[in-house]
Amino acid sequence: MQPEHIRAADAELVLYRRFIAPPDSARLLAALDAGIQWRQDRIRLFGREHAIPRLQQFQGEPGLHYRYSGLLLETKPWHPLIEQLRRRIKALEPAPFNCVLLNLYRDGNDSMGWHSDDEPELGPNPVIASLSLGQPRRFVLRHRQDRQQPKIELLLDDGSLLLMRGSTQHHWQHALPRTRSICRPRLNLTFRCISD
Ligand SMILES: O=C(O)CCC(=O)C(=O)O
Ligand SMILES: [Mn+2]
Repeated sequence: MQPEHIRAADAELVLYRRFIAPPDSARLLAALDAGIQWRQDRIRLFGREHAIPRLQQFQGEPGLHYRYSGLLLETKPWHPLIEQLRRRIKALEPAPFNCVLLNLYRDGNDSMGWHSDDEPELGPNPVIASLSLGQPRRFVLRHRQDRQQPKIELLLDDGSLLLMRGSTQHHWQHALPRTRSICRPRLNLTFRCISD
């Protein structure tokens, strides 16, 4: 499997377009869609509470926490299929992934706004492995300090694995824009390394 290195200043982005082959990715998406207790959490942004525009769950080693936008997520146990994925991903990228945030975008109205994954618990240079299943969606990145840098736009296909490493989270924000015409679901799993 040949990775694609995406060239951009201050970023380390590596994309494996076919990390999971289509029949397997469809089975996996169906099993996880049905086998996980999805929740729509509420977050506080600019003083107002909102339901986030997607469903999510946080899994990983017991006792780990992840805090963002006033939300405190506690790990649920690993789903056996996700444990298998974690092992496969670690064979490519030997980082101590100990948790995963799952996001289910039910259709094109579900999205994620601009942010960096730079919470202190992720350490100084977070390594994030982002696996996408189902509906291909646009994933965009913009430079945080130098807005002259061109935006990066990737189509994250069914079965693709994107690695974000090095100083990427310090210098770039990313988002998954809403695309109203889309009606099929997409599941994204971001494997992360959290220190206690
Ligand atoms: O769904 C995606 O591709 C991005 C998810 C993401 O950025 C996150 O979970 O922090
Ligand atoms: Mn993110």
